[in-house]
Amino acid sequence: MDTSLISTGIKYSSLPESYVRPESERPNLSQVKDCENVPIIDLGCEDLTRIVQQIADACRLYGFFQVINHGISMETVDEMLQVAKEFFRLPVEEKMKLYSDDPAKTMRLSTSFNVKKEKVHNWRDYLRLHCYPLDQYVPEWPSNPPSFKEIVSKYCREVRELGLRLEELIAESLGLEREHIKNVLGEQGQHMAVNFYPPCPQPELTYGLPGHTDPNALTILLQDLQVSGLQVLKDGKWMAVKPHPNAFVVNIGDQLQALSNGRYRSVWHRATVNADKPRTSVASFLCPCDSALISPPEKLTEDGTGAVYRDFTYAEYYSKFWSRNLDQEHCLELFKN
Ligand SMILES: O=C(O)CCC(=O)C(=O)O
Repeated sequence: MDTSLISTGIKYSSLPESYVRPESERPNLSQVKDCENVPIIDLGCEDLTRIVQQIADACRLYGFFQVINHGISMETVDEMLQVAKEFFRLPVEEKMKLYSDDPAKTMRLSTSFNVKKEKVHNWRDYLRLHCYPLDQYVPEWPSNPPSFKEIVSKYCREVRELGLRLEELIAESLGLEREHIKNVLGEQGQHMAVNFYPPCPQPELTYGLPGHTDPNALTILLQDLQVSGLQVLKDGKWMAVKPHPNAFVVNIGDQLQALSNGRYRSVWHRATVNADKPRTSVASFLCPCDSALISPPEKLTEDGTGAVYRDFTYAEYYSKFWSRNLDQEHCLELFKN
């Protein structure tokens, strides 16, 4: 089918066939409970040992957590969400100028996930941006809304700092040198997905994004406070993660699962959609440099288990990830020893 944006402003009365999941793959929304005990970590706490311990527990048991007092101002966050919403309100003809299905592009507006590979589409449009180094990529970003570049650059700078700080804390939580993860991952790239999920006529038949893990190192997700949609897999059950005021959701990605020799889990998560309300989320991904060799440190393999995954470069992993459909088996399974 000829796939194109769904953020057209037109209200659909029924879900187009190409978005309808087979019955066995549907989200079963009535069965999904709220995740009541999502770890919320206060980064403003003065007790560093406590923070590190909380991170260790959250990464091991959940693969994700939320952070508050994270150092990013409310103004920066609000402006980011506002400009994202404003962007998706632009006329569809204007947005289509940025449309592309080619995952290799460093700036593109697209829809679903990987429209050329997937059998069923997802009820999502997204703007995908490379964000580091900023001077290299900002010139190609949208210039409409006019404030987009400035607001998003500021947001990216602050999120990067937070991400690098989290990587230090995660390294410490694994008993490694503070800089270990950052050193292995090299000069990290930073990508952003500005996701927009329009109101969906039949949310129980489809997804905004089906269950997946993130191929990168760490994801920092900003979600719309008013509209929920994020769900995570915990102990085999999908649970809804209600937005927490002034918090970011932090996901461990596949690279940290491999680097931690499987101690920390790259969390399966998905986005469901709503009948009446559009939802916006902004995912920032810290990505190892292409040549980074993902290999667990000796300290994490010397307990006799050896390395769970074979060594690989991030470039190798990333091209494998995008050659597949999103909801196939975990991409890391293909790298198991
Ligand atoms: O919208 C969400 O809550 C999830 C987004 C996400 O998983 C992604 O962009 O990879």
